[in-house]
Amino acid sequence: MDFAFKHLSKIVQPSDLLRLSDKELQEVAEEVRRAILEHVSRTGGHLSSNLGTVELTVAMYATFNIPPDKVVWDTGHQAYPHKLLTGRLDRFPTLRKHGGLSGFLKRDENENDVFGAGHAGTAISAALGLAVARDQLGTKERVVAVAGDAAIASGMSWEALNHAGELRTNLSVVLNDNRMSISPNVGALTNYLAKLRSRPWLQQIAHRAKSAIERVPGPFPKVAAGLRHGITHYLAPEDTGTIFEEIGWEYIGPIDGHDLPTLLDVFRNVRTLAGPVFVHAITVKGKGYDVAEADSTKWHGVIPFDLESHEMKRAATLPTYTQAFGETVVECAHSDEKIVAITAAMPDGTGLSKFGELFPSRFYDTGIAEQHAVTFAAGLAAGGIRPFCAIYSTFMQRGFDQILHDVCLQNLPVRFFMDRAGLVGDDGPTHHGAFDISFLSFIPNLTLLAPRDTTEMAEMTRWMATYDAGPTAVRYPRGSSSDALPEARSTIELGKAEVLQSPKSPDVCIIAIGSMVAGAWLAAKELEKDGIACSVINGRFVKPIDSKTICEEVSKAGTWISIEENVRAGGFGEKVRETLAGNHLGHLPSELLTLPDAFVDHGTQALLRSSCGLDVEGVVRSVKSIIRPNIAIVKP
Ligand SMILES: Cc1ncc(C[n+]2csc(CCOP(=O)(O)OP(=O)(O)O)c2C)c(N)n1
Repeated sequence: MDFAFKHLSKIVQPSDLLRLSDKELQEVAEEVRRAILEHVSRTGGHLSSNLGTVELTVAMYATFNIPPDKVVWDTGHQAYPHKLLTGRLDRFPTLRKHGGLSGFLKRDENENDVFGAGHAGTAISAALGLAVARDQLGTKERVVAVAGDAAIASGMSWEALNHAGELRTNLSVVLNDNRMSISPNVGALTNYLAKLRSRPWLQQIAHRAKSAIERVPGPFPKVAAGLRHGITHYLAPEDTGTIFEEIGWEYIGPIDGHDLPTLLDVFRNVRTLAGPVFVHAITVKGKGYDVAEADSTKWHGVIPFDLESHEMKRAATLPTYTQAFGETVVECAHSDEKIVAITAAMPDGTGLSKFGELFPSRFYDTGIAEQHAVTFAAGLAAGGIRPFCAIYSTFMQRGFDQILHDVCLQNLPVRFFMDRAGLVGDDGPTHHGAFDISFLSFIPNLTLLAPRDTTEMAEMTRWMATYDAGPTAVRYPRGSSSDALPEARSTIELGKAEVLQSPKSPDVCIIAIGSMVAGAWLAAKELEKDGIACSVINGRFVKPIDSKTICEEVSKAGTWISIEENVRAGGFGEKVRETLAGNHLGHLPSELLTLPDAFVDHGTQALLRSSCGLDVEGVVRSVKSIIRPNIAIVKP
């Protein structure tokens, strides 16, 4: 494989692009695309979105003066070209590996990552903040936000467009319009953008004007070029004002987001314009890699693959929690036509695609609009429908007030399915579901569950389908479950934990919730080898917590330990401790195994769990340290 990156290897800062000719910049773009393909094929990561932003990034970075000019990328999954043009080529083999480059944007990774990202819809607000900070401090740098057509439809983006349209400070927004979210983009705004796309493109207008001028005899090439610059922003079609113009933005576009010479023209102009400027660039997700262009959803986020054969080597796994949910919601919907399903732009990721195919009239994709999705579900429930609202734990953070104020306060039976709860792995801190137990379990009326494995996931889904007394939420991890747990299982009952084993004279009671139950079980088996008898409880319900079972088992053991994949504050362990204290058992030796009070970095799930002490060894170590405090324990 050819790793000779003639230009890229010398680019440390975007300003290094300023000395290159337009022809050389084209070569840079080719190198950036090749670097993305070669590296991502080895490391895995986001592919198709990044192939779509190559020319846009080269053009912006070759025309703005970065730093001090600033580019804020929305979400950050399409910012690999940005990373490559800001001196990170050498570190690309470490992409998404523990201690290596983040797959998103991080302020402490590089000075040009001016605003961290991972969640969609934040770029325009953040860029406006940076622009207003500049105005307050009296500096002169330019600020640009780049947002995709799905991210720009999110509520926050519109709140920021609205605000900036009034403030009228110098700020540019580049809409990277590839018509795709992860799946095809949805919503009326998408249809509107399609209308704008059907207007004559700036390239065509500029080209026509240029050839008209060139037909006039005389020494005109320079004049023609100058006019073409002007044309790209002054001769935008003016049949009707775009929605962006109506709210105070100068609209420039549509423009081919892969035509580097024209992009260079446009951005050279844009950099000089005052006020809010909106550039509408049309791009192709997966550009330059045929299979990714043809199926950008499949190639959105990839594991390592073979560049020539396109083969992705996926290891065979047990069924995932996502699959268990996806199959069971379909099963429930067959027998209950009041069930509808809601996703916020993640039909595949949440496992709802099949539901969408089978029940298109009962399936709603709101786009990247978690807040709306939650209150929409509340409205559906108020109207007598049974909404199943599936949103990743990390993105559910967006819908907090909607859950509290619109769902729980009114005690509406919305069912929430929070995939990717706990440590997600390579996506890192923006995507870990580390907080949902904390931010949900204190809300009155809400019932919160967590399954021990995929079979229990299905059972909990069925149980939730029949539970109409109030809102319910279930949190479950990325991936599949261990098959180490005993197959025998008790039925799900509101507020009832499951006792997996209860020896006559236990030395310790291990109380685990959700993804941690299997580790607790395996740790108990290890401890038994050392003569330590363990009761093991699968908590099942974070709320209402099974106080009776927990108190009974803990008082038998006299020592207890809790395990969860959530931060300590407000977590399951604290609830166990509170319930024991309320039953005069607060004095017993205990330890709460939780995620740390820190944002956990990226790395494989197994490595991160182990570094947080949430693996079998961690449990064994902790149990030994509380029941035999005098023996020397080697801490990791
Ligand atoms: C708040 C939030 N919800 C959902 C996601 C998951 N997500 C990551 S990228 C993406 C699609 C983004 O599409 P778009 O903004 O058009 O950018 P593109 O990938 O097409 O360039 C989604 C839904 C997210 N990152 N943040």
